[in-house]
Amino acid sequence: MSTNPSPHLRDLAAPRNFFIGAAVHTGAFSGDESDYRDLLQREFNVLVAENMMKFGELSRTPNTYDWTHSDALVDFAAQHGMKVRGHTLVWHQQLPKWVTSSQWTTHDVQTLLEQHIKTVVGRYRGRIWAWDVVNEAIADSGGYRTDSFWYQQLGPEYIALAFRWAHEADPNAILYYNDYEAEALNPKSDGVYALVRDLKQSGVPIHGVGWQMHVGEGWRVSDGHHQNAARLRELGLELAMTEMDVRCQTPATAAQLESQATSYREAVEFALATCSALVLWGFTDKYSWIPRFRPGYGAALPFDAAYQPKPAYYAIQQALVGTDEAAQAQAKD
Ligand code: 9MR
Repeated sequence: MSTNPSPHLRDLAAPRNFFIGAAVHTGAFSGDESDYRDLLQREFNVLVAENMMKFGELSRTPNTYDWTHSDALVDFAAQHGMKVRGHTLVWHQQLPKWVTSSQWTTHDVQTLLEQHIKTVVGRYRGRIWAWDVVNEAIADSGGYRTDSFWYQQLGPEYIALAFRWAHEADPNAILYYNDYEAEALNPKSDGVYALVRDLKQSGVPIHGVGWQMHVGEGWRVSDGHHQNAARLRELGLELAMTEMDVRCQTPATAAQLESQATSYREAVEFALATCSALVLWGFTDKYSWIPRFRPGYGAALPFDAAYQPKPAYYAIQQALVGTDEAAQAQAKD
């Protein structure tokens, strides 16, 4: 087992009624690396599938579903007393080819989406804490994202329909709209705000907004974050940080890793006051998506590629403890 300093993050989060989580990588989780699974269950009290529950991963051939990985994740979480966030029911990416390459009528697409949502949410009814029902439907300009199969086939109505179908399939699941770079005040977060306000006002069952939090090591909490959180909460919505990572230019210097730790500490402190959860997009640099998608960047997570805790890990730990006890906790290690 790798060095895994106590107290563990989940043990610090639980008494504060807070959820600290990580996205689970399919290959690592289903492989034979015991460190990967051990760290997941020791440190976190909520999990999300990085890819396993996306439409294109679940359904490779028409109208058939392979639940092998998603079932394993949900079972693992139950065994270890962890909640699960479901990610994601409606997205423009990672769709099955059999969906995007066929000719459909509007009615067919509506039926297809309804069946997909009800099949997936229904399978895990009562076992998924919160669903990212719709992911990334707003463009950077604040208008609807139009380069989306769902938008092109159904128009913006698909968003309200998706929430209604998810709610029918599991009335107790907390239903989220989730997006990136809509955390502080900007045209995109204005667009997200307008969308969720209109959904709420029309009686659509939406309960939360996810801030993905894919940020860089200079990231700090700003007034814009406070203002955006306040206006969303005034609508009666909850907030969660759903996909946090803090990328550095690689190779990362010690100073960058300290700056990254500050980003994590500020995010956790902010989330403790305003969010139900903070979920990391992975936990070890070994399996982070960043180097593949952003060449020249990486080192984005609190454990390094050898599962050793980085300054970011201790910063999260300290933020969860609260300042006075934090020093003592670290002194014990
Ligand atoms: O981390 C995911 C990566 O493994 C996939 O290849 C990629 C496909 O686009 O999706 C990544 O996860 C994304 C998430 O589902 C939605 N928000 C942005 C995440 C990072 O791209």
